[in-house]
Amino acid sequence: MQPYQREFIEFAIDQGVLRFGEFTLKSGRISPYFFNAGLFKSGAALARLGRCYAQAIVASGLAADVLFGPAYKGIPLAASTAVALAEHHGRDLPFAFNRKEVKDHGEGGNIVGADLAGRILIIDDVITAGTAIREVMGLIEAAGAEAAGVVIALDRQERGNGELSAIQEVEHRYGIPVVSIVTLDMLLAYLEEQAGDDMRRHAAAIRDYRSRHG
Ligand code: OMP
Repeated sequence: MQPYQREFIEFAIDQGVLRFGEFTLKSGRISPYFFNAGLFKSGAALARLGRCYAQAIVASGLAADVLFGPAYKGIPLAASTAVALAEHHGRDLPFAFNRKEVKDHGEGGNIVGADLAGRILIIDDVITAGTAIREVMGLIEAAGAEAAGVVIALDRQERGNGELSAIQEVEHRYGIPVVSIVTLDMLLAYLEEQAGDDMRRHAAAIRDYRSRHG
């Protein structure tokens, strides 16, 4: 685990973005933890989050022409990543996002910002079953562009619809890499090295969940 990855876990817990308890996921699974990227909700938090995404992109060596943030939650993520790449890594990439509603006046279309052309790097929060990513791939294909990869904050490392993890399914189906700032393995390692009983209990609950859905 790199220092930025450990810091990211601490930061997410501190901001209440990463919570422990009982949560019903989009897939219907009951999870002992939930990562809610919508709770990075101040200027400083978004700036720091953008730096973590930018570091994950640079560490992955992924090349891309445009950053894309899927509506709604991906929009601030991609915007803050674009800012961090430009300010901290000298990479000023075009940035785009989609609207969920179709607009029939003004600039029209459902893509805002840069044209979707070339290799598109999708910036999103979490992939659990992969439903959200399938929709985005449709948009990129419709624009005649090509996906370069997906960058997410947390890889929950759980099964998709079959035996593969949802992330492996995305990688196989579309032939693109999925990069995460941190993985569930890193989160478990972090929780297990903490002193408090609470953290150990959370880790045990996550291990149990993982034995069923991992
Ligand atoms: P899939 O579309 O099934 O891959 O689930 C991804 C979506 O689930 C995310 O975009 C979130 O809306 C939501 N989610 C989280 O945000 N955090 C989690 O820890 C788990 C989920 C989830 O519902 O699976």
